[in-house]
Amino acid sequence: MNRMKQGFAEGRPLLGLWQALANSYTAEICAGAGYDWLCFDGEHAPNTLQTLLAQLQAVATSPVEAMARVPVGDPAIIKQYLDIGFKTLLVPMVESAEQAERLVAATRFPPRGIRGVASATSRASGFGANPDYLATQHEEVCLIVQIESRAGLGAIEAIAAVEGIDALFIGPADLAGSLGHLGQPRHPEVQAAIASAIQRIRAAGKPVGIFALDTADARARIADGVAFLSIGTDIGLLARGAAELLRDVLRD
Ligand code: 3PY
Ligand code: MG
Repeated sequence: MNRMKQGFAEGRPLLGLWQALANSYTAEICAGAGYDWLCFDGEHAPNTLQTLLAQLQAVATSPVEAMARVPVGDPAIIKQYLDIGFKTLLVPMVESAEQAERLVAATRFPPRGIRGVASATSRASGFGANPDYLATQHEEVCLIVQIESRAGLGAIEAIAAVEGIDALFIGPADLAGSLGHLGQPRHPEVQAAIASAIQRIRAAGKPVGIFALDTADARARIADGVAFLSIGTDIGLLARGAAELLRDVLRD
């Protein structure tokens, strides 16, 4: 079973680490750290299908769920991400039930959806070794959509009700921008919108996720009952670690 869906069913908060270095070596290191999931970012990191594939291969033997964020909810891109073997997808900027329905269709072969068919040539099917792939792949997909705009907030219940949408993920940075507070995800108005969104998504019966702003925010969101959250980024760890090391050695 998809590890993300299994984790949601277990009901413990699933902790993730954002992967924005677009690098298979660092992905392999992070995969050994014990996180529930890593998110390989195709929206804001310099990733290509080839770099994503290399990272997926680098973490393949780890018990970590490899999530990928597509740059945009385009069926052609979703098809490629699924073909190379991602099962858990995060789609940015989702704002209506109709858009959510189209995204679900993009993740499923006919007659369930519109995903183009490749089996013997896709890594996802074991290059054809899995005879059940075409019939069963939809069961393994975990489709998560991002709520990160005023319009998205307005459509939470409608989006959450779409069959095949497995979870909703709040993007504080874009939400802040959409609400007129660019660069200020801690602005009270943004925080109030996030608190209300978390509560509404939970009330709608879907797992809710968020990108935590720091460790204190992560603890607070766990207390709020989020099902999954990103608690940091590979870039943040490297930048902080590099600066701290220098400070430690120079300290008298
Ligand atoms: C955002 O904050 O806008 C994101 O997409 C993820 O953190
Ligand atoms: Mg965003």
